[in-house]
Amino acid sequence: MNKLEKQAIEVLNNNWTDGFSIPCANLYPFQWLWDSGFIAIGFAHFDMTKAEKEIETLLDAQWENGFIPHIVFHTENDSYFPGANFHRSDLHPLASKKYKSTGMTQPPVTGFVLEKMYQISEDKEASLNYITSVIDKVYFNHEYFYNNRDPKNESLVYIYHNWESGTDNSPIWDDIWATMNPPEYTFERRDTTHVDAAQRPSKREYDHYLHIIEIAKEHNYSDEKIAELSPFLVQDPLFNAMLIKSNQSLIALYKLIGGNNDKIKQLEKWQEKGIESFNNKLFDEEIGAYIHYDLRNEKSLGYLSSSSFSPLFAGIPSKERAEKMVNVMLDKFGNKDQYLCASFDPTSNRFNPKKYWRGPVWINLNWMLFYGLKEYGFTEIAERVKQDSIDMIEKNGFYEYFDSRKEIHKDGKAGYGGNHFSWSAALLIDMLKN
Ligand code: 9WN
Repeated sequence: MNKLEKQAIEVLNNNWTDGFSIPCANLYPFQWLWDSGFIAIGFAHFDMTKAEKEIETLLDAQWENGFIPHIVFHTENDSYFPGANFHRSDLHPLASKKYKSTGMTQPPVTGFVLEKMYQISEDKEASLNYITSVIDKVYFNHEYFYNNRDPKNESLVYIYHNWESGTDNSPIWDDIWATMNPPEYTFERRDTTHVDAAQRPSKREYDHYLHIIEIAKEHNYSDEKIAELSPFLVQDPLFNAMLIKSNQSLIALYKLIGGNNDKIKQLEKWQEKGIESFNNKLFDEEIGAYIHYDLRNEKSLGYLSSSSFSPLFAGIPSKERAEKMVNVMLDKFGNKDQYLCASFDPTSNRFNPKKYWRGPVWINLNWMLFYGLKEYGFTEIAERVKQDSIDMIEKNGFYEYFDSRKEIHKDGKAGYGGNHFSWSAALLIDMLKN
């Protein structure tokens, strides 16, 4: 085993607490949804018991309507804002009675995570037994999405908050902030006591984030009311690609389990319509990639980001489109001075290579790109994405995100945000094995 892999295992073991993992100490002291999924993939390579427990704990926090929250507050830790007392999940009548959580979700990774765990497992029978015991919860979660977050019946679901996207302060949201004028709230940020403020969202951005939650809370997190009133209502290509990828995995896993024909049929229906709508509505011919759609203001948000290429991971584009996308990626993001793949278009004036989702490279998006590119036969570029990821971690450590400019990496200070970050470690392990 190489040194980097050993270090990665250490990061994961250190971030494991009683039955789940934190993304990293201090900055993120609870369980986050998509982090848990990526973390389970890492654990699956060396400790399947923890991998399974990670997902089990997450699913244990599912609400009675199938919803899975983006943060599960297992403890009273106050090093994070906004915490459980701000989010008040108890306002929703069907919220978990066992755990406090947020009232928003995150990209639905659980389906494809279960399939990856199965692929990694050396004991397929035990693995399938485990999957059989949890898979219906994931199916129920998908049902929640299609029944509550698809007002136009397109099999494309919306997110109502930037924190649901996982790409929290992407410059894409600037267009939405321009339509809002939230109050100047008084609150105490905690993130900027752990991390340089230059690498985090601004105070004014946080006002917008909190305001959307206040509106949702006023209506007890009712999905109907949120659809009617939230100033943020977006069909996000990354979020929908994850859902489609997870649908595919659920179909494959249900077939392995046997029976479940009604569920397989329903999943196939969502798939067919979802992929069609995705290609018709979210692909921009001129830009040459997928973009976000602002449902509230009924307009496309014409910006390139790493999310624009994530549909490759779910097999959504045709081969021809995929080729077009890869050319755009190499042209705009792939210049030899840049590591692949910046989170936002490096040629845009909104690009900032140090600030969170406004430019830095994130390992989870690279991981999806790696598999997507490989699947479409772009082996060399897939290898480049993998090698770039390894390189950045080797030079700087297991950071949350990295400067995309290669020259900045010379002194080993190009890793930003939290250090000893779980998914950077987990997905590195997975890429090293592939
Ligand atoms: C809000 C935990 C999470 C990730 C997100 C990342 C960041 C939280 C924050 O950290 O978001 O959810 O406080 O900034 O943007 O993708 O899941 O690692």
